[in-house]
Amino acid sequence: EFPHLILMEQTFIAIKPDGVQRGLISEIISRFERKGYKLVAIKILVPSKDFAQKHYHDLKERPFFDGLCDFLSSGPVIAMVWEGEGVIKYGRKLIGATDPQKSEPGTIRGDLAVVVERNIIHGSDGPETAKDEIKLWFKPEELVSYTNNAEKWIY
Ligand code: FUP
Repeated sequence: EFPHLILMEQTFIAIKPDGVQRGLISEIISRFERKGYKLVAIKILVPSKDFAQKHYHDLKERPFFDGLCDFLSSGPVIAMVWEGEGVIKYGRKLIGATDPQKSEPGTIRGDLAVVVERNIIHGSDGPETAKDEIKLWFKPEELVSYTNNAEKWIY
């Protein structure tokens, strides 16, 4: 029977300041939406540098860490939680490789970005980071639980 009873997975997706400045919010959201994933939380905010450092704490030893955190905190970011079967892994597939020079055409970074320092979007890279990042960016009550009853409206 469909839909299968499965535990719904959630991932954290952010449109970084370059994506917002370039007017790519709706383009990016529509790719997740059309795929069939469900938006369960969204907000716009300018993260502080301290917050950016928390978000990217895994990269603190990397030479680009400071510039990366300056950049993430340089303007508005769209923070989102997307839900659906396989959304963590498939979300990364929609996003494409970290370096847009290596991202396949058809992916968000492949189609819309050129350099790694301005790769327009972030997505959690696994179940543990997804959990941690959702917790860092959202309060539990900011996540909405609802049924996307598509069959009822589209035929
Ligand atoms: P990703 O998970 O694809 O965003 O990639 P990483 O977590 O490895 O890197 C996080 C961000 O650091 C990237 F989105 C862009 C930035 N970065 C650089 O600026 N230079 C690099 O060489 C690698 C990553």
